[in-house]
Amino acid sequence: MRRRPLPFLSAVGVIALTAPLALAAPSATASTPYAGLVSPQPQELTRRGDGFPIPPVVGLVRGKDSDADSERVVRQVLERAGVTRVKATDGADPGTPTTIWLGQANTTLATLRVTSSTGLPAEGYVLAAGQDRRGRSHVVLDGVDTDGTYYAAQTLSQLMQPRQGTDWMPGVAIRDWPTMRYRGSIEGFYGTPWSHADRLDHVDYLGAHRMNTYEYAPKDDPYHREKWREPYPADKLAQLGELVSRARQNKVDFTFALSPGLDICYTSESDFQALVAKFEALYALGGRSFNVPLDDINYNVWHCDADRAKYGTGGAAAGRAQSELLNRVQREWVETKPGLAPLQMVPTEYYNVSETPYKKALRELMDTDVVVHWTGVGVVPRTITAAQAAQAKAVFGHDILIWDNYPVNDYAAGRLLLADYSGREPALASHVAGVISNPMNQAAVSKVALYSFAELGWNPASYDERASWLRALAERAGGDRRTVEALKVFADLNTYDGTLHPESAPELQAAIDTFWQTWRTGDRARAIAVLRPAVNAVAAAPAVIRAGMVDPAFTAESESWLKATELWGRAMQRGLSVLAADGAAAWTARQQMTDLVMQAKAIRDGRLPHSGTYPRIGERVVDQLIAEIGRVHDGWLGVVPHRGASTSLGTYQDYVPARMVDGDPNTFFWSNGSPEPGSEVRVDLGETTEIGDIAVLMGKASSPNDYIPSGVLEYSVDGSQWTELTRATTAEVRATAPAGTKARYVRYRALAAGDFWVVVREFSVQTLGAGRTELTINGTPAPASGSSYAAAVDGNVETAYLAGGVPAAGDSLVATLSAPRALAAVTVLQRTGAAAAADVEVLVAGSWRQVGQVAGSYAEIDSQGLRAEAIRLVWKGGSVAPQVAELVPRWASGLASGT
Ligand code: 14T
Repeated sequence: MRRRPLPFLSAVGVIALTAPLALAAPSATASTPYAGLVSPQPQELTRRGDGFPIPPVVGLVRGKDSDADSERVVRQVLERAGVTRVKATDGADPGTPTTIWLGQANTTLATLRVTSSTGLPAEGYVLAAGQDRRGRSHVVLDGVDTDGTYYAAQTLSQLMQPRQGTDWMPGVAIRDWPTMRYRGSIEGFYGTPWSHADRLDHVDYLGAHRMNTYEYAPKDDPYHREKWREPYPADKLAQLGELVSRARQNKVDFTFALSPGLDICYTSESDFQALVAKFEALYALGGRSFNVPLDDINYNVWHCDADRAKYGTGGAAAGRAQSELLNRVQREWVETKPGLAPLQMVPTEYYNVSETPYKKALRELMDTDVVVHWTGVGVVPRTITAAQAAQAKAVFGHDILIWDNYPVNDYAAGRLLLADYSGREPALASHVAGVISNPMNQAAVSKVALYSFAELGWNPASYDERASWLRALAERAGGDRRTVEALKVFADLNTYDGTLHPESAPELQAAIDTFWQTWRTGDRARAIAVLRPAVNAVAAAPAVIRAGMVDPAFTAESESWLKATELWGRAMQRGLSVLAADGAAAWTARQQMTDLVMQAKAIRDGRLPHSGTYPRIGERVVDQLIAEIGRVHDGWLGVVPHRGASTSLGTYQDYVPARMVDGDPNTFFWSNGSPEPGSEVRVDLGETTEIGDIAVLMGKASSPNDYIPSGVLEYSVDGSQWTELTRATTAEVRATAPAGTKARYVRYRALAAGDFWVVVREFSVQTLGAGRTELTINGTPAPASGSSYAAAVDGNVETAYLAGGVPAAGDSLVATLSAPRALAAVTVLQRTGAAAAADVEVLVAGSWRQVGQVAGSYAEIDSQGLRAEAIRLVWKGGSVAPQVAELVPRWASGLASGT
């Protein structure tokens, strides 16, 4: 069997093949040869001969259920195929032996031995392409309705084969229809709403992928929610009008949603009238589908006394008030207007299937015509099963439309979500009216996921999440191989959402795992050689993507993430250089690595809620690789890090793990998700030492449930062999290690999953025994403002003492030991470009002895095991204000002074 050629994307956004379909294996099952060619995959498709070329002049017959929109699409297809003249005919014209039948054409279908669309579900169509006995070529686009004919035209657009000379129409017979009634999106996120241009482009995308629904519900359009009573200003209204028309041209039902829940008075006549007036304004623009979302409100709070008096309190009261509102909208407005789609609502309890008084009220009181949105079990559920969908239908007692919170990223500041659309059981189609996507703040980037929503909604039985994702990437890349590969690399780094995709950068992580395994065997060169291509691919991907994407909006919206990818990629490259080098070269590479990370973390995207933080790229994979490289290098240098904290959980905003060990119980670490078994928070003491009292203080007054509900406290010398100290189920965990316990690491590890995020105010570990030799530092020049002497001895090579000025000859930086100790060597690390020359001296029994000199950014000086009381750099003067990253003593024995 010959291989199918790669699909590629033409300028107008439809897939075609680089070679004719005759190459496809005729023996394969009906749809197989077309997987990736026509999307969403048709329900039934058979090959009918080789097909025929498209000549410059083509006849067009307009039949029943054809309209201007399908004709527009067909004319675009023909123009792209090189047709110079489209002649309107009755199909009998001998001058136009190639005819497109737009709409019903039963005689021609009979000639081609294809059954007509009669009896297909709404939006269904038959597409037949073949030749009759006289050698005349026909393409019949027979929709069961105008939507169906339009979709037939979209499918035609994907089937047409660009070819040198003359484009080629493959012979096919397709019978196709959607499995789900609603397919598309709901712009329902918080943060910067899409622009008008985003929306126009979006409804074009929906139409081209046979999706029929766009719901307008941006949380931060004030006229949608906060100021729902106020009419749209004229300019906004004009844009909505344009959008309604554009949606219609794409056979997309523009659904206007109005969210009055923040302050509506359900018993108020004027509030009801305000709501209807707003709907009326959209109706006047051509809007024919409406939604009243009542999500993300507190239904225990009334906004007028009359409501409390009429309804009482609790979920049943809220359910009744909402039902009565929806019923009035249904009976007094929807039912009086011709041609309206079923009214929709989003319940306040949209995220579960539990039987409650609220749902009972909706089930029993709300007009059965109202369609209810539901997000699955959870706001962003990892999976949605058919069984859950059936339960939702039963418990709400209405038709269910899944509002699927993927790829929405409003809850994940700094993250783009480019993974596959996974975890949705295709069989749920039997229980719901549809699945629509709540997309990202980035409209064009959301198309990767939207592509798969189209496929799941149209033909769930043939949905394959991985294959669909690959086709989505291929479409975005215009089929260009290199761009697709770069996109895969980029998407891997933008995978983690904490729910559907709990793993961050799974591909890169696998490469890094292999790398460390190889590293530990001692074959460092081979380890580096194995990881380098993956790291180079990260650094190179953004340029390839910028050059290769068909949609400039994709690159524009993801530019902050592309820039970040480049910087993190280069940082990893420098990291591998650290590991491949030693001494001065390693220190140079280390500084470059750190600098690139700082640049990456300084990036800010313009859109809310992403503007407050830096774009996350391979979160907890890329940064952990870099941190681990730093630890390896620290080990080589002899740097003993000070106490640090880390976690396997994600971090919410800037509530970083370091806040667990800052000695301040008013600051805290906050995870951005709930713990799984094995999730942990950890303290690294920097070196192995004797430990005593331990306290893990979780939860806080305003989030009392934010703790690991069941966990085990453990310690370790090497970070891999752990010893249990105690188990607990409380928010505050305390223990005392048995006398003589030595450890470098202490962790609290979850034994069970929790329902809440995790707050750790403080994770304290008492250290006992002689302890480490501390260096206290002083001297001249004084540090520049914002800098400190201590930064030169803080166990962190990334912070530095920045001299406040150029030193005069004889100025010196003096580090005094907490107790005298035999000193084998001292390494002086200065920042490249800010390194000054100095003599290195050691204070022994009250007198200074020169042990060496520093001339550049890196110097390793043998101090001959002298019993040092202090170390100093005596500056030689010069022209640069030195920046000392670290003075690293290497003690003559591993034991602390005095022993
Ligand atoms: F109405 C719902 F179906 C829904 O999902 N509502 C919001 C939605 O606007 C938002 O984009 C989405 C993802 O963040 O989640 C819902 O908003 C929430 C849900 C929460 F559980 C906002 C905060 C929450 F804590």
